Amino acid sequence: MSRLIVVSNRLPLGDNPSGGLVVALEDALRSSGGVWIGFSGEVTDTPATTLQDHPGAPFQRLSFDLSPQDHEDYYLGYSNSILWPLCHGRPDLVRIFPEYVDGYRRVNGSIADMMMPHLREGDRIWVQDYHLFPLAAELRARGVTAAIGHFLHIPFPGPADCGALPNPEELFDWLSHYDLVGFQAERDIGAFAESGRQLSDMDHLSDTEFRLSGRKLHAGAFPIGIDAKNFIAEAQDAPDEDRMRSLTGAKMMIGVDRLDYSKGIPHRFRAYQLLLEKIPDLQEKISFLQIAPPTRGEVEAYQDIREETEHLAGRINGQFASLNWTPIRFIHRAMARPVLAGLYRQAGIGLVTPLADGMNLVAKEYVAAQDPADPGVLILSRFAGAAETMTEALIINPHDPYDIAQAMAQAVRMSLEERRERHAALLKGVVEQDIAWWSATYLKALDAAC
Ligand code: ADQ
Repeated sequence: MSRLIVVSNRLPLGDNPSGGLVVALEDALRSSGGVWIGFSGEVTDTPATTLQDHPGAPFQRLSFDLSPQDHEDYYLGYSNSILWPLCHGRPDLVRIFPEYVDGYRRVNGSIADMMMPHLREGDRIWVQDYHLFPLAAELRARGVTAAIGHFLHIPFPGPADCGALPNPEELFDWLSHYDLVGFQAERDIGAFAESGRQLSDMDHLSDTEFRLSGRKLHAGAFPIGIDAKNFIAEAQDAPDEDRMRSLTGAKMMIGVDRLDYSKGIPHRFRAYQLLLEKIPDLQEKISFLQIAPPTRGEVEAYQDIREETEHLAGRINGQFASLNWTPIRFIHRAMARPVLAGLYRQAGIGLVTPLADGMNLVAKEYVAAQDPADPGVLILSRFAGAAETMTEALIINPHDPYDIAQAMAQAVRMSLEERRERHAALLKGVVEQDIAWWSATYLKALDAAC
């Protein structure tokens, strides 16, 4: 079997990585051998690269530091102030500077330089996410002929958002150097096809084959999953339920997100406020736990979302709280996975209301964590990639507070029988299309594309 080279923005360097994606990529590397390459997380004036063996497994990790300038231009700049907002339908939040464009190209070129001595004949290269679109082009320019695949974890932008890039046609030139581009959902292939048709010389050969800048490119939807078996076990072994119940009091709704403007947190807060106003009987009978650790705090839009959500939570608590009931508890901390699994299991409603989201793994974790005998109800935005497959959730329009509030009321009143039926169907999908299925399916398609 040929070796696998994985390249991702962040390289997990801890001894005990626990995220599903990390486990899946490590498993793939373990069975084929190879190298996992990524940013160390260190921003320093004297950036270095470090090669380490992975203890007990036939693969290595190659990490690189970033200079403060590269971190600013490539990571905070082009990746998170241009690509992230555009891919999430927020061109109003884009900040374009020529330094960002140069920095993005420069860092991708340096990663290609750094990779060259570590590549061997017959390797397969799997590039992860939007930070690294130009990497295949940079590698091809250095003579690499290996199979190269890309997987985009976030939505692919439609023509209007793509058109707001500093050089839209360059994105398609970058993509043309891959053998396979993988997306989370069918809708992303549609957006890719339409944007490519309008903004580049792309020809549509079939549903999954395109010709771009004279090269043939395969595209596919590979909905990412979670490490379902482990998550189910973690939820079953979660800490003492009674203690948790006394912490949560009334019927609990839970939201778990990075504090990001794409996740629709203010929208779900407003819907909850509407619910409490319209159905006062639910006051003191329902509570809302929102866990949202801040990310990318250096970017202005993230400071704004923190202020907005804190303000809203404060206002709702001010309006409704009583001596023995706090309507919203808003926690800005990351939680250990077993604690999170236990909280999901205790929550009668899982609220996943992004305005745009590649997949959304919280939706899958919430389902996996439920007790099948007495499961909770998932409320899911139609704009999460997960909505394409998780059709038994209560699917809502996150821009419409009346729609969300109505789904909350429906979830509170749903019969045990209906909850069980919906949950069984959702759980089947979560278990069948888990994270191991995702990586195996993607790699098989990459082999087939070459
Ligand atoms: P994210 O935008 O980070 O991922 P998501 O898929 O929901 O979104 O994954 C978040 C992960 O972080 C989940 O596993 C969740 O449990 C964890 N998490 C969130 N808050 C936490 C907290 N307070 N404590 C501990 N863990 C927490 C991007 C894309 C998604 C896509 C994923 C994977 O934006 O659309 O699903 O990549 O491809």
